[in-house]
Amino acid sequence: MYGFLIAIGSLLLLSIIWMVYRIQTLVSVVKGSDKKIASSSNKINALMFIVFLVGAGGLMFWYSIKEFDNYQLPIASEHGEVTDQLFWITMAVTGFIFIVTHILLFWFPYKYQWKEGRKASFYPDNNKLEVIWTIVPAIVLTVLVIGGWRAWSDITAPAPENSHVVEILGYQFAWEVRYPGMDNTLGEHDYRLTSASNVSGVDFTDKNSLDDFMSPVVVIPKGEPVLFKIRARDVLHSVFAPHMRLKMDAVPGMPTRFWFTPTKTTEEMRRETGNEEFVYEIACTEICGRGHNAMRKEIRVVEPDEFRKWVSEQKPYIVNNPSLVENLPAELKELAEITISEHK
Ligand SMILES: [Cu+2]
Repeated sequence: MYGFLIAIGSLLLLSIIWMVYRIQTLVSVVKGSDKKIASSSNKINALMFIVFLVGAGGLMFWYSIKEFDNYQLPIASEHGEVTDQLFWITMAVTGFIFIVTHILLFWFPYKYQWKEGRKASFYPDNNKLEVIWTIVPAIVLTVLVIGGWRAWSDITAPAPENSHVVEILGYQFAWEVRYPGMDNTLGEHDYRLTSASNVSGVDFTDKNSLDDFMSPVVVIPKGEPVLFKIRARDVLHSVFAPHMRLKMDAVPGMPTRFWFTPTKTTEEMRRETGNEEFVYEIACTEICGRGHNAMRKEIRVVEPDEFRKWVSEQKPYIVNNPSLVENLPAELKELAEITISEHK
């Protein structure tokens, strides 16, 4: 409702400004002053360039400095150091160019505003200048792109053999987290198997599924590689863990992945930030519908020993959902029943 009123208000304001301008023009026609080459608004327009440069530029700097801590969340993963370094190098180079070009862009219209008797100089081309402003950016961009490409290929390279696998499934509007259990191999999945009791569409005819377990939080060990296997059930989502400098789209029908090594436990981060309530989190960064903002998941980074203990205490999914294995072939059913009885 407020948005609608603001829109109507802005429209009325614009019409008033337009009317004032029309009246001024008509008055100057009556007075005969419209025959002048440049009116007094020439000076005002020129000055507005400087006002805009200082005003908008000032606001931009004020905001960037005020929110700086939000750009610089403490890093909690190994590759985070590299990506942050790349980010700040790119920021320095592009920021410098941005500032210089914008000062020139706004200063020139002011400095060279129309003046009686001043003639513009004619300067058709300068080959040397063309060569310089083509080659210098080409070299700088090549260095930046190669740096980024190397970091990207490190991140997206196959995960180490000993990685802890975690499946993150996004759907409207939550994340489902599945662990492979003791065998560290996730069971197969098929979206057609999705049901109220099998939210991740796990295929229990695959024996690797029998010890898979679900968890309301993502628990991972510090200092050991972790592989997120990411998928989506309905629309595009995106897994974003800002402290880990981790961001990967969750795409229906196209599994993605991201491996990383956490470097600080949640406890350590609590001490570092002085915030007793600190938790790492995953947020969805793909506007995926009305409940998008509800897609939050906690990540708990713990010491490796604590992680192993936690894994051993988890119950396979089938323990509390025995109906899922009722129709399995005899051999698998027997295995499933053994798994269930072991965890009862
Ligand atoms: Cu989402």
